[in-house]
Amino acid sequence: MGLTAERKAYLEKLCQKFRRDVVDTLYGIQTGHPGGSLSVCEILTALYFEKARVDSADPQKPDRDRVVLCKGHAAPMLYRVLAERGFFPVEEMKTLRRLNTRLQGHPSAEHTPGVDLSTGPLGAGLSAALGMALGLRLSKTGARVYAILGDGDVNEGMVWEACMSAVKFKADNLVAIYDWNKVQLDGRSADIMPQGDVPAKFKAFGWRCLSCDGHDIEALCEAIDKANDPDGRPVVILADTVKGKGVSFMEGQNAWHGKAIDEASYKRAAAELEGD
Ligand SMILES: Cc1ncc(C[n+]2csc(CCOP(=O)(O)OP(=O)(O)O)c2C)c(N)n1
Ligand SMILES: [Mg+2]
Repeated sequence: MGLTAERKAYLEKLCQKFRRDVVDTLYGIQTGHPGGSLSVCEILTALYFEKARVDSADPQKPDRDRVVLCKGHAAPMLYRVLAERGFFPVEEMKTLRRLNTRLQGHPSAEHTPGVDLSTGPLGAGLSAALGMALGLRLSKTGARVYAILGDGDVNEGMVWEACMSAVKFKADNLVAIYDWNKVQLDGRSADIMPQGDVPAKFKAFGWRCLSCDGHDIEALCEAIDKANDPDGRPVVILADTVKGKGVSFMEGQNAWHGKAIDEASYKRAAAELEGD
């Protein structure tokens, strides 16, 4: 079922708050990754607030859906969304990247309630997600696995090995969501490592391929619904996104991949996010 207008407005408002809070947090700690965090905001919100079956009262519930943030550097947004969803206090965001915190610079399944896989090394997440999907299928719980990829993941050979195996094993409970902002750490994907015709490549591997605007929460929810109508094939949702989305001078700029936010930039960013 589609989102009501009220629910859609609520989720959009949440995303606005998440963006503002993540910028605040990253300014406060003078480290972390703004660009990729702002890019993945709606994807994480659509999953944790609408589509993924998770329970903050029982984070390890065996039949829960799994969410794997393969592009682990976007952890600040993951943490902000998990906090809002009740996995830990929002207050704890202040401890991000501090010594002994539960909120490490990259997601740690060992430390953080709600995190299903420790990630950081690009390329590895999809293979692990596939393993989870196959394991969950054996347990017949109907649980689904969502793996969020970045451009840097898709550059890695291991992702394409996972694509091949997922088809062989008919992992139709595996949904990859590609946060396809076409910019990575050092520049545009087209310059760093051209990926060619991405939909054609996934299709050639045997995947079902959907696409949507990755900042349109309703379109994301619809795509996830379609992905959750299994037909024997794994599914990829190509979510068209903008790195740094929501802060005009960060948008599409690889310079804001992992840069500390200076005071002047913080004031501009905060004013923009406040103004919307
Ligand atoms: C295997 C591996 N190589 C290099 C890095 C360093 N690194 C961290 S983030 C990043 C770029 C990621 O770009 P992308 O996946 O497009 O993320 P987004 O644009 O969503 O921030 C790189 C190269 C890494 N984490 N893992
Ligand atoms: Mg990218």
